[in-house]
Amino acid sequence: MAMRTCQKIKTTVNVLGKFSLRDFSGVKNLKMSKWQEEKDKFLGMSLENKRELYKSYTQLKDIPTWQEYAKKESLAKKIAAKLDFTMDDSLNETLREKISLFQGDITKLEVDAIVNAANSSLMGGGGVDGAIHRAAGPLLLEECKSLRGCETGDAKISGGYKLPAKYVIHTVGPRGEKPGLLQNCYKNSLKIMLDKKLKSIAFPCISTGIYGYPIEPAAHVAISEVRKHLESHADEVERVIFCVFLPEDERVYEGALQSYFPVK
Ligand code: AR6
Repeated sequence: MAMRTCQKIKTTVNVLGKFSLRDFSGVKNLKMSKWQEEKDKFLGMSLENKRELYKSYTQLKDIPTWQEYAKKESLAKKIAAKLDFTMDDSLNETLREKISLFQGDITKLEVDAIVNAANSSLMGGGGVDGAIHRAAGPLLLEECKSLRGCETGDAKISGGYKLPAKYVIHTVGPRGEKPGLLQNCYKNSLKIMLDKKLKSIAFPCISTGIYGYPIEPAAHVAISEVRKHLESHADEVERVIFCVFLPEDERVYEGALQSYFPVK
């Protein structure tokens, strides 16, 4: 019996001896998902190399700040703010340089993070979610599978893959007008931005498409949450961009921004 055990140990040692340590690290690497390797590769790329992947993009320096934008002659009529906090007016001058209103495709923005108006499965969908997945490529979906969904109002981060943005923050807006949940989307996305030390972020108008939240009350929630965040964290933020897709949404944001980030 003892002889047999001895023989077994010998055989095992012989078999193991045929592998070097490198072979075992290889096994470990095989277990690493493709998206994990690729995510690191994309994040480690120089800007010059990464730009080869996406043909058209808008750099942060080319997006006017709200201060610059508001000089436009044909600014839409001001919409009064709905405040549930007291604004510190001494910060107005600083804060209107920290935000932007941009009309266009969020997938083109070369910023640290863009926010995705996702659904709770995080498996992709239509609207801005579909556009982000198409532009990032299929590995985004692979990483999203590992995130195990997202509750309404919560937010989770992934890599940006082939997008000009380094990261995507996925948040799930409410269906219909539910201000508390929409507030959480902005709050939790901004918290991730802060935790990850990201400097620039672009938000679409969460919930205002397929999920049917009316644009004006949604703009109030979005803008007031950003104002609140910036009042405490202005130094950690370079820019928060409100990315609107439709020209009529741009008019609404113009009107509301004049109250939360007064320029005149
Ligand atoms: N860039 C910027 N904004 C965009 C873009 C784009 N490329 N495309 C659309 N928008 P929606 P939701 C705007 O419907 O209402 C998806 O199927 C659009 O004009 O994308 O939160 C998800 O998987 C609108 O202002 O998101 C969910 O199932 C805003 O993005 C569901 O839709 C949000 O519209 C989420 O619905």
